[in-house]
Amino acid sequence: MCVPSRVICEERALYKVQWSEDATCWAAISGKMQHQAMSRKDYPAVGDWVLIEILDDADKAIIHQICPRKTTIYRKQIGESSDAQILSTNVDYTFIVTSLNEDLNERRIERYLAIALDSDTAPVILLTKSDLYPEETAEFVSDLKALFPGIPVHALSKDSFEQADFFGEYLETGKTAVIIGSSGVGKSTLVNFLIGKDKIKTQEIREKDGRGRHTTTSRNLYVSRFGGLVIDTPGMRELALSDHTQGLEAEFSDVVGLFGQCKFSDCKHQTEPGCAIKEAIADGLLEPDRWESYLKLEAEVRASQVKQEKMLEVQQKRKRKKSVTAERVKEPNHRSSKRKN
Ligand SMILES: Nc1nc2c(ncn2[C@@H]2O[C@H](COP(=O)(O)OP(=O)(O)OP(=O)(O)O)[C@@H](O)[C@H]2O)c(=O)[nH]1
Ligand SMILES: [Mg+2]
Ligand SMILES: [Zn+2]
Repeated sequence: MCVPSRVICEERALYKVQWSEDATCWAAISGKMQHQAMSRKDYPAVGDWVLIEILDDADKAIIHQICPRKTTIYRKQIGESSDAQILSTNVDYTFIVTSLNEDLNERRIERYLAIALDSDTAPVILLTKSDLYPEETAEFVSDLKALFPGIPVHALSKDSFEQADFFGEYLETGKTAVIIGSSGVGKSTLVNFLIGKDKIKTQEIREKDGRGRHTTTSRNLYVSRFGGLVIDTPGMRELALSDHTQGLEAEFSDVVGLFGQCKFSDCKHQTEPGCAIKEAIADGLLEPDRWESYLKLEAEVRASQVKQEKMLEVQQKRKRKKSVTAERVKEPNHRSSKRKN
């Protein structure tokens, strides 16, 4: 008999599942699922609801089915495979964590936003380590709020987590949040506070570059003190953007909305007369910085698309080469057999 459970941890091909308050065990997918899997999305991910068969006095389980996902938060992996990496599923909020030291970078936040918006989860920007810049924190927060209108921004510090009273709003029972961000920004430190115990290992950051050392290595789902669930993730190294154009358009809907209003449909928004972008900037309706941000992110998206297309081309060339070589290998045998006859 199958019981519903949730995937709370993923380690290589094993999944930790939980089906009641204190019942957890490791599970593998069934042979049938393994056989039918075509891509990454056919395998379980942290946050998934799965149907399991419990074996051996609840020591082991077999996953028979993944229930339909409400949301899937993923990241394209360029260079390795075209398969997206699933960060987690069935998530309501994406907490984008950035620390108030060298990590703070608008471009990086924009990329994380693109990921959150692409997956239809609500992004929340968390500025950690505010104790390092007590004087400037309020300004950072208001700058980011102006830069990303409509997206909540909160500053916090590990010495005063208790003051961060906004978490109850997001983490009410029934809600799930995933925490993403670079390594060493304090994701696990925050999760330890949210779950009310020092359960997860955190690490001192390297002196030189202010970055952590990838202390967290797997994704894990925990129950927060507010009733909702939170998923801790390993720090991200680089962010591939390739398939996040949709998120880009959602994030810059004000900019994209102006495009249709240019006099010429093929306006390059440079020196053309009647350019809605130039006019909006001149009228103070569009911040020049925001336009610059759009251009930069758009260029990155385009560059990674070109890169992917090139890779595909190379792969196809290789395939063609292989089949030509295969033909050639066949030919001599063919001839020799002809000669014999
Ligand atoms: N000053 C200061 N340091 C903090 C704060 N929060 C976390 N740290 C420190 O930052 C370092 C890294 O914290 P972690 O929680 O391990 O970072 P992480 O984001 O989980 O890192 P990965 O697991 O590698 O992705 C630790 O030494 C923490 O003590 C804070 O609010 N202020
Ligand atoms: Mg961590
Ligand atoms: Zn224009």
